[in-house]
Amino acid sequence: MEPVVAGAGAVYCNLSRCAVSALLQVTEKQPHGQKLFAIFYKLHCCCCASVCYFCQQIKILMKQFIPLVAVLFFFSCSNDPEKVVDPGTVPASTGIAAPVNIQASLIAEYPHDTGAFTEGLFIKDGKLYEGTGEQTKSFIQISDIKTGKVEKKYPITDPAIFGEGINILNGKLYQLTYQNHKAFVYDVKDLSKPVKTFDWATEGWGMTNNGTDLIISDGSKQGNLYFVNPEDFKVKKVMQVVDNLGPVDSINELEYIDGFIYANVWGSTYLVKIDASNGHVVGRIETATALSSFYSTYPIRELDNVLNGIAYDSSSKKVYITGKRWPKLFEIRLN
Ligand SMILES: [Ca+2]
Repeated sequence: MEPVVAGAGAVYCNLSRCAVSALLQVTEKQPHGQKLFAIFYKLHCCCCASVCYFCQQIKILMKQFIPLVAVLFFFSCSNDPEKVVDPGTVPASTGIAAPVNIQASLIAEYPHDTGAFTEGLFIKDGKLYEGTGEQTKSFIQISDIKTGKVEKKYPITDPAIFGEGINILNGKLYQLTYQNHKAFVYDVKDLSKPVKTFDWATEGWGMTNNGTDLIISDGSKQGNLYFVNPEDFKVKKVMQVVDNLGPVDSINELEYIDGFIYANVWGSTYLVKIDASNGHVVGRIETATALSSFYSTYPIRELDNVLNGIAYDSSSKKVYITGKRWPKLFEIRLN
């Protein structure tokens, strides 16, 4: 092969690898996007593995522009481009009133484990229970809320498991998995290994409970919440989360508080307040102002370092939020 042709081929192959790698990162939780780029990834694997200077420069540029690419891609995946418009300015199309805009208030901030790719957040007896994700890295841990000190940590031994939302009900801790189609049950007194495993049909994202049922989100475009019998994991009811524009995509981590389900919407800086009786979104709680200092000093380097995790301490009536790998846990007021 001619040297010029070989060089051009190497540049092309490395450009392909950089672009595909970056796009795989930003589409990690966009199911259809992930499938699409998985095809590109397979093609890219056929390319050579050499690294050139030009490729490295492109990679640096890609990292700088990942947030922009991610935001554009996220909204491009939505069925309803009007979702980016302030809900108060858009005529109702579902017969449901537009959610009330609420600015969260910052009350206090505490250290948080930056090694935690937070997927589930829950408070029991004044301790923070956290379930984390990523294959080969998932774990459950128990921390002191104010110091952030990790007191107990339980790694998931199966490297294929990507942990997701957790919740505690009736002495059992339940843990979802992202795409493994399994849900694990632990005795809350011993989180070292599951006592039971259930099959789960859809992706697993967030989990909370209403005192009787587990409530599970799957991040689907339909905005589905599944009400599940904790004894056998059978689905008793499916409820759509709907606002004035239609079903709400990417409902993620959940917390049930006094008849409402609070959920952060994946990839955004806001949470939605959902009427647990009918799935209607009654409020939209923006954290951008309350956490502006944090967001300005800790920009989201990659899309997956997003807000994810809301927990309620029913004894103190305090609400906490955090995000994936965030160095802070924030106590906020929701109204
Ligand atoms: Ca939660």
